[in-house]
Amino acid sequence: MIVALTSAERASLATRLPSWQPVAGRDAISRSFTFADFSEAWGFMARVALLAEKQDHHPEWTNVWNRVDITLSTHDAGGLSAADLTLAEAIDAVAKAA
Ligand code: H2B
Repeated sequence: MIVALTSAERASLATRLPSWQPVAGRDAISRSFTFADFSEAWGFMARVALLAEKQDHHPEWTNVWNRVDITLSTHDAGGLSAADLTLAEAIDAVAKAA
């Protein structure tokens, strides 16, 4: 069962995921990525899509040319869960490798 984050887990968010910001008005985190061009952005999205499918946990995202905006939240839990943190860390690793 997917459960929402505990308050201790929430307190550690800023240090565990410093590049991700809380979303105003909802229990979610977001991060924007900018690439050299659309091709780079799409390649990043393809890699993230594969790992999201593997984790059975999926981002809310938009792409405009070289920019990808990602919001993570767990719909089944009505807010942030450990699955979002795992996915966020995996996305950071993809971005770092790019
Ligand atoms: N992704 C996200 N972000 N939240 C969910 O609650 C979720 C998901 N649930 N991916 C998964 C799929 C669920 O619907 C399937 C049936 O496992």
